[in-house]
Amino acid sequence: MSEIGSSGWVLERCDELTRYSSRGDGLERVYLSPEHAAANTAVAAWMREAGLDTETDAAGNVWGRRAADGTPQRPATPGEPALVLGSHLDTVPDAGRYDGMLGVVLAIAVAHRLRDEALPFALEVVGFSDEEGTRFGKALLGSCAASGQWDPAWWDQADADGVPLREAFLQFGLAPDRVGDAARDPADLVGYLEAHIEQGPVLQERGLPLGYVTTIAGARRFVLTVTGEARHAGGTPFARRRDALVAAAHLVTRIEELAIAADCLATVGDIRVEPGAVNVIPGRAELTLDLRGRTDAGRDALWEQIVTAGREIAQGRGVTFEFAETHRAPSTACAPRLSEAVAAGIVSATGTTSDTSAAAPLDSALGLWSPAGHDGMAMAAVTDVGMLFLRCRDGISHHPDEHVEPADVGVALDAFTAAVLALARAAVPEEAR
Ligand code: HGY
Ligand code: MN
Ligand code: MN
Repeated sequence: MSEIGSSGWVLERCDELTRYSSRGDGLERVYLSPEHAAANTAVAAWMREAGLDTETDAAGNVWGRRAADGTPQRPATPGEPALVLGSHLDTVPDAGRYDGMLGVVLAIAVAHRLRDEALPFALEVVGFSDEEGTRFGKALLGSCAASGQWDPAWWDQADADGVPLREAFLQFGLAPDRVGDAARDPADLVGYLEAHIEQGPVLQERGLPLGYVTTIAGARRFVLTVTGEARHAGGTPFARRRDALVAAAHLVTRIEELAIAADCLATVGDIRVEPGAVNVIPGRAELTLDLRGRTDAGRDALWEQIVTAGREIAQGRGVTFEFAETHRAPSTACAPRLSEAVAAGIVSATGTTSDTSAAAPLDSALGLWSPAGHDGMAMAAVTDVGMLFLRCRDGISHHPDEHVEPADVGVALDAFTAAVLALARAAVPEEAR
């Protein structure tokens, strides 16, 4: 086993987390599952190894914390605000091992590297419990709880087995009526920094190991339902059919056309057909839709076009078109204050300069838009957020072929550590330095 805090240790921990999966043929770990509990236990142990005190909050997020050291001129007091480092521990079905997990483990490694460094703020590491929204539909449940944005309407969202979120809370050993206890007070937070694989091709194309995030795309998710008429596949002439699947297929290709024209991203990730028999014309088709855009306005305008297209197709084919929104998160700008610290970290780690002064010009490192969503979208409601991106091979993510180079993880560890130190310097008043 590699030394704690090294890139080898980080990669070995990501490998170990693949053991906590609900399927034998790949990685899947969803919110409030036995695998979620097992991963929390393993991560909490690593947090303690790195010198952090640990706890699980009222929404199932796992936290590590070390108190502030203050400065000679301003000794720390208990309960000092914290800089939070972290990411998420849940996955999509048949996932890669780095989306989320790399950011949590890398944060633990940085906490270890800084354990003998006096910091003017508390340092916390968090493993958020549900960023993907795989099980219940609403995403960012863990970070929405931590940012005081829990909506009671979510309790009735049910998983594929019909288990409502409220029931899953109870089964996991959490009290639904105490979920509000997970909410952090903005006054207790210095900022939230997340390291994450890019999940896109830009860093690889530019030959760079690291970049910082400028803006995280705002996403909206829906369930679209097309209802026609289940009929005999042999006895029903085409002129008499109200085939829900054919109508849905027309809608799916129209959605792609509209999204390309709008310079947005739209994905139908799942489609379920009823009754689902080879010799029965589909009477019902249920589709998931994920919409993202550089701006919320552009994304929302595309959604209106999709609704119009759905209604036109439905009318033309004698079926009905309905929709329900399951998730919405605003486009989120990272805070320049944190991005400058991340840029300083990148600059110092990649050797272009050894100066880890409090900030570096944002044009000294590559800033990228993130079409992928992240927990920072929720945490931005209570504190400034910043992100460090790591190159991933061919931009592949949400797939077992997700891959990062050990050397890039090494550079990311140096950059993330330097970013925290840059913020620490910036937190100490000039006269006290
Ligand atoms: O869907 C996303 O963008 C993120 O991976 N949850
Ligand atoms: Mn993901
Ligand atoms: Mn992620």
